[in-house]
Amino acid sequence: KRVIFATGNENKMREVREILAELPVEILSMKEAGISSDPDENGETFEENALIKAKAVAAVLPEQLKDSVVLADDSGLEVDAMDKMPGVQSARWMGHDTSYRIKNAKIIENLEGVPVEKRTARFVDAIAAVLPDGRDLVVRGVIEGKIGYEEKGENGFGYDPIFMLPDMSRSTAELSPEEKNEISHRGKALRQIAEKLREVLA
Ligand code: ITT
Repeated sequence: KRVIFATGNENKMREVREILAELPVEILSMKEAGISSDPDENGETFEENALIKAKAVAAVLPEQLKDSVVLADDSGLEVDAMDKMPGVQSARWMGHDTSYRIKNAKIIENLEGVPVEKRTARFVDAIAAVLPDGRDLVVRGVIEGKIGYEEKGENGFGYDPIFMLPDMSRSTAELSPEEKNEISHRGKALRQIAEKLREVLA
């Protein structure tokens, strides 16, 4: 069985390969499948956007890949003190090409004076699957945490350096890849979808 993962984000792709390593399927990135797709992610929820991305790729599968499962990930950071922003806009917030150094500094600045108990935030990940027969499934994984006071750690990507575990001991950029995948939104969502795929592909 073959799975095509509909993302242009190489960091996501790396985590997906790590987390789904045990699943007895071949995983191809869009690049490896020779597909390019960049649909308008105009949904209001992570779930809607994940489905938009998966369906867009399922619609343009070349003949020899028609029996593949297509997966897509829509994820982001909800900061409670910012009214759950950047949320579904996490990639485009402050502009797609703005560096995460700058985006992370902006979030820390926005939270200046906000006490630790009000710095709550979460990473959310919706994973959508479109099966060869056209059926679709969507799951959600969440990790709760708090926004830190400075960037910490070199691992991970995106908002990881400011996303602290609830006890403020470490950021998710200070976790090893294995530690992050064990508790992350993406790890939780992908393990759920893997479970469902085992049933429907059996
Ligand atoms: P695709 O749509 O091609 O998959 P994207 O990067 O545009 O790639 P999203 O629209 O889902 O994907 O944007 C999610 C953003 O949220 C992502 O670019 C990161 O900045 C952030 N994000 C998601 N998961 C994260 C994680 O595990 N650690 C840090 N930041 C994360």
